[in-house]
Amino acid sequence: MDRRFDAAIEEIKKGKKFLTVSHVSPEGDAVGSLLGVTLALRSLGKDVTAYLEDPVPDLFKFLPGADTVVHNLEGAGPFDATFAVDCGQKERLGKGFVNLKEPGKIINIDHHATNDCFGDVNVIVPDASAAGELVYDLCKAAAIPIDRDIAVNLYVAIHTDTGSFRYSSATADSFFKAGDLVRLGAEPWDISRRVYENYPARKYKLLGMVLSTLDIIDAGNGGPQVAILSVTLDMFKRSGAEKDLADGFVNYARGIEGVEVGVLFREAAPLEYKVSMRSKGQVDVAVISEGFGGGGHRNAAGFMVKGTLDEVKTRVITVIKEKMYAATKV
Ligand SMILES: [Mn+2]
Repeated sequence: MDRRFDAAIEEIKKGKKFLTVSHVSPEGDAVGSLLGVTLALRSLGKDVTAYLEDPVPDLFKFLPGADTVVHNLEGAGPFDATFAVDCGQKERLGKGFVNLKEPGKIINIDHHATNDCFGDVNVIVPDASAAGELVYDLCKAAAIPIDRDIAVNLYVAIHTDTGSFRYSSATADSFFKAGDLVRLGAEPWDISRRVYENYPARKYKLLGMVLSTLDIIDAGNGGPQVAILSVTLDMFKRSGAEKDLADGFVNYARGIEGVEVGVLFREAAPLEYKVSMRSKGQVDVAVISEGFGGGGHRNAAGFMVKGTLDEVKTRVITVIKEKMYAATKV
C-alpha cells in the first residue's frame, strides 16, 4: 500500500476548490503532469484552476485540458489547496503564483533531487523518471480512475522526460506505467507524431544556425570532450523561431562521438544567458548547475547567468572542464 500520498489525499477529500501549477517554460512533463492531476481532480467533481505562467508550447496544445490552462491569477482564490508538480522551487512557479494571496495548503509533488520542499506537504521522489509517474501513483493511491484523457497526459509526461525511454531515469516502473497508460487509451504513434514529427520549418532554420556554432573542447586529460552550441537573439530573429523551438538542441551537442557533456548557451535577453547542460553520465551536471544557482538532474541541468557570451562561456566551461577532468581521468 502506497502511503506517500496520504496527506495529499486528505486535502483532496477535504477541499472543493483547487489550484494546479507547474514551472515556467513548461515542457512535456510540466504540462502533462499538470493536466493529469487537473483532470483527475475534476473527475471527482472538484473545481480546479490550472495555471502556467507561460503559454502551453504549441506541441502540447493537443493535450486534453490544455485549452483550460490560465496564465493569470489576479483575483483568483481563495483555494483550499494547490498542487504544484514537476517544480523544485516556488519561484519557478512564476510571479503570478508567488503573488497569490490564498493558495491554501501547497502540495509539492516532484522528482527533482534539488527540490527545496517549499510545500506544506512534500512528496519528492528523485527516483521517479517524471512528475507524471507520481501523478499516476497519486491516482492509484487515491483510487481515481485514469481515463483516456488523463492517460494521454501522463504518457506524454513520462515519454518526454525519459527522452522517449532512452535515459537512465527510465526504470522498469516507468515502462510498466507507460504500458498501463497505453492500455488505458494513450496511443504511442499518435502522440509521437504530434510531439516529435510536427515541428515548424523555422525550427530547422534555427537549428542550422545553431549547429554552425559547434565548438569541441578537450578537458585536458585525453578523455572525453565538451561540445558547445550557442543560440543568440539575432538567430531567433533571422529564423523567425520562438525561444522554445531551441529546446532539445543541446542534445545534438551531447550526441557527438567522444563528447561527455553538451552545453547550449541561449541568449535570453541582452547580457543574459540560459545555460543547458547534458551529460552522458560520468559527469553530474546538476552539481555544476547548483554552483551557478540552478538545478536539475545528473544528466540534464540548467541555470541562468549574466555577462557577454564570451565571458559566460569562459566561466561555465572552466567549471565543466574541472569537473570533467576529475570525473573522467584515465
Ligand atoms: Mn520532470
